[in-house]
Amino acid sequence: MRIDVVTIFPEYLEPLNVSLVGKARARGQLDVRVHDLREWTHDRHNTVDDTPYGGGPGMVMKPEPWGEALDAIEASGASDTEPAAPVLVVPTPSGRPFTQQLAVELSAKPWLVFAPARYEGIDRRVIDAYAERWEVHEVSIGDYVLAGGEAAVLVITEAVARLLPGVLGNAESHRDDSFAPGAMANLLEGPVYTKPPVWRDRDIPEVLVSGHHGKIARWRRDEAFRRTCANRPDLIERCDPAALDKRDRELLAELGWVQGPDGRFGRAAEPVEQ
Ligand code: 6GU
Repeated sequence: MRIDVVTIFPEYLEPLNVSLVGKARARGQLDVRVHDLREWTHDRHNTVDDTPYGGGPGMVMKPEPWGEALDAIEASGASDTEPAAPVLVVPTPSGRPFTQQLAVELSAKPWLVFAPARYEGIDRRVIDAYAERWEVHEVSIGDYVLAGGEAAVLVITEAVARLLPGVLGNAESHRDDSFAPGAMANLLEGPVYTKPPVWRDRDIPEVLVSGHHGKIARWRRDEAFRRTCANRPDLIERCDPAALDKRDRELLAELGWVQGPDGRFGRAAEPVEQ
């Protein structure tokens, strides 16, 4: 996979040289190219922003440098071995939520271009113009506001890179990820343990050393449900009851959940004090 990032803070992307993403690059599994947006400015001050039409606080990123940068990147890919158009990812708090599902989708693309903005955002015409020719995703990494999209580029790149074939040592490692499609869809991963067997008078759940794979799998699934109920009840409400087995439903009942007329789970109503 090729990833291009256009930013006014190229040094912000240094962490892409480290750890999993850094190793994937060194192995040639990931080709990351970071570009300074100011290379596509032509004035003495390398201006990338201007005041917003209609007034208001803050500054807006000018369209011309972005247009030149994205055109240059597109032209650099003109070869038999690379696809004609990349997928453009625009990190913005007003985008669609970034999810594991979108990470899986993006991991299947041969070429991503990230356009992280600073200030109040990029002139809208840039996104509209490229959306006519490229696949474009405006993506938010959560319900809070960052000073710029670069940290989101790090987040999205790491989530995508670890899904690329051969990047994680064990291809099954992401089968049990929280949010992984399949048996763990909409479930958070439960707790994990390693040696020593006793640490500060605390031992580990006995089932994990029972050697009984069926019991271990069931225990892990129970723990995943407990954690999901505690930390993300919204995921339980959203889950498809058809994806649950008998024991799952019993456990949810023990944890105070009831099935509505549509089969969906909801918290049992608290008795109203009179
Ligand atoms: Cl992608 N960018 C910025 N600036 N703030 C955010 C965000 C992105 N996602 C959540 N907050």
